[in-house]
Amino acid sequence: MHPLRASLLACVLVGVAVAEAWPANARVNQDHDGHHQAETSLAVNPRDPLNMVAVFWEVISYDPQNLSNREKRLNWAWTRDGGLTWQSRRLENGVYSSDPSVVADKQGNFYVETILAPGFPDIDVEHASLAILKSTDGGETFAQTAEVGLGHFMDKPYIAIDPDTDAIYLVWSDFGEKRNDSWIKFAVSTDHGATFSIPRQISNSGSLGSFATPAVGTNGEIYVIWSGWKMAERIWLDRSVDGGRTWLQHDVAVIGPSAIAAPKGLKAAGYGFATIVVDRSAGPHRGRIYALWTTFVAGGSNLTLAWSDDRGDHWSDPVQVLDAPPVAGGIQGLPWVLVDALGRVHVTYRLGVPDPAGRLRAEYLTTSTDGGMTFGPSIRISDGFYPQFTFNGDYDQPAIAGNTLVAIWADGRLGDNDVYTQRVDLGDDDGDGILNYADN
Ligand SMILES: [Ca+2]
Ligand SMILES: [Ca+2]
Ligand SMILES: [Ca+2]
Repeated sequence: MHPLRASLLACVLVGVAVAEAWPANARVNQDHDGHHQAETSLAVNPRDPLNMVAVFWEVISYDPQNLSNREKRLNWAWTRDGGLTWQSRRLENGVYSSDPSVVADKQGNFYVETILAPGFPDIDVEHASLAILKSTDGGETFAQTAEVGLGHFMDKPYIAIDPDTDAIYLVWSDFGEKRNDSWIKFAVSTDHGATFSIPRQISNSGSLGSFATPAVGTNGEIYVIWSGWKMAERIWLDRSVDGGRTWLQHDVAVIGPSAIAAPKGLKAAGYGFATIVVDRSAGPHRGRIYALWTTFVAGGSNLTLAWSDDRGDHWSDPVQVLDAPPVAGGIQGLPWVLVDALGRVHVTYRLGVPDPAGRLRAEYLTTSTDGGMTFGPSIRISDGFYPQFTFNGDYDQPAIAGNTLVAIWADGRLGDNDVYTQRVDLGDDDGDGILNYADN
């Protein structure tokens, strides 16, 4: 064969292979420093679904003798083509920043919350805060608009927004003066992030905990879910129906107390980071609240889901999302629950798989078309199984843009942790209740 013809043929074959490859992950962070990135959150511009912002942290240095001493910086990334290509930046203020999450308002502004901990690891608590950063240019630049909870020792903040009113809700854990309690606190902004209400405690002495996340109901109700600790092994729910002015005096136990012995060293005894979403679709389960968390069992873990149809007063029996992990011996974790415009329930999660050289991870997606009672096949959406380094963060928050789910996570395929996304078409062309990505 003529050499030119042979190379043309090769090009055509390569082109076909690339076009049919699925998944094909897009790298989000653009650093080349060998630093580790993880702990991701994603938001979509309601005015332009191709415009998204992702946030995550970057470990800029760590103590090899004490891996928990990680000096971190907030990173953000933006895309204007639906997540096919990204640009990223680091918050360059010289201060430890971590635990970020992001939302977008009706005008297409993005808001990020992040811990700021000056002096880390010897934190200057007087000047520690939760910072609110705002972008009015699609995520290219952010400027700080507010500081919340100033002067307290805090952890695990999370942000949500009411898509009807643009009220911004912030929740977090406050460890108190002696740093041995963990109260859930709340603040609200009704002026597009310029100011926040005075922080108020919403948990009570029987519902200490951490890893709080908020969600907004179909009538503006605010729900906050968190994992209990200190002998209160439960998933707790709190609710406000007046914009955050008043809350339940007795928080609702979504599940618990746990009959499961906590793995050694795990204070949150049995249950991990819980996520929550309200079905805001026009589907048959509109208004249903879904809660999802990791249940730790001897030698492994399960993804556990429950729902409520009465604004959180009563909860279904817990459902084990996976009958079995998609790979034998796989450890399930970092789950997030979303509901799409048709009311279908989607769960993304990490699967950790033992490997002779350590532990590999892959990202998966599974979908329920019957209101969370049963889930379809788990489909791997990372390109493969990859190493993970030191710490993969506590959460990976995907997003839905129209009929597309955009998953996000971190893995070490290039030798250090980087952040990746995958677009998943939520179509179901043959109408059998299994989405195209799983049918194919
Ligand atoms: Ca309460
Ligand atoms: Ca990296
Ligand atoms: Ca199908």
